[in-house]
Amino acid sequence: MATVVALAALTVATVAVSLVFLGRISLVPEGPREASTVFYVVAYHYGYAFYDADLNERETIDVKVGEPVTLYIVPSQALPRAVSLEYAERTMTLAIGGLAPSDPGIRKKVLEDFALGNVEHIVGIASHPVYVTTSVTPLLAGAPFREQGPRTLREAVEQKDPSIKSVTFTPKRVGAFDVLCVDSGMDGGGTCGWGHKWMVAKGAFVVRP
Ligand SMILES: [Cu+2]
Repeated sequence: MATVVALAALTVATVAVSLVFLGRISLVPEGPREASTVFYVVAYHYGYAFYDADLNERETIDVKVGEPVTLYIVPSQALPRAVSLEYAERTMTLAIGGLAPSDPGIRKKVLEDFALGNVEHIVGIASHPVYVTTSVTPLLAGAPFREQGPRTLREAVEQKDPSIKSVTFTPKRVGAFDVLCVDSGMDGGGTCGWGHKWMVAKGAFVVRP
């Protein structure tokens, strides 16, 4: 019996040593939490703007496979009217909801959604455990825009605005994955209203080897 126990202990010890040797486990206490790649995602009607850790705008969220990523989701409605509208104007360059690019109907529909309080998004990434619900409604307190909050994205980030939510995860597969607004109501309308189903950034989450 004692032999069996000793043998088991020896096996455990051997496995542990090999894991240390292989670098799978670390005996050094983890210093500052393992650094993750940071990106900011501004979700607007109906799209996303991506920024790196220094708040430089990027076409895509570019990360490395097996390395942790932290995304901070900032709803554009957390920013003042002018900034919020500026983001929404980007949608004017798209063909959306049967309307051609720069059709003024697009702007009208966006403003309608603001007025109706269809201001939340649920940001997801295809094939990844990302499902972040924005929560800007309480900060808007019934208004379509927020004027007393941070004036810029940088200010919002620096002040850790309560509208900002984060998610940390480790991508395991190389590829380009869609960033999308996940939730859809019974009628397919979703939380952000009219343009919800077009709120997709195709292949914008890029995982590199
Ligand atoms: Cu949305």
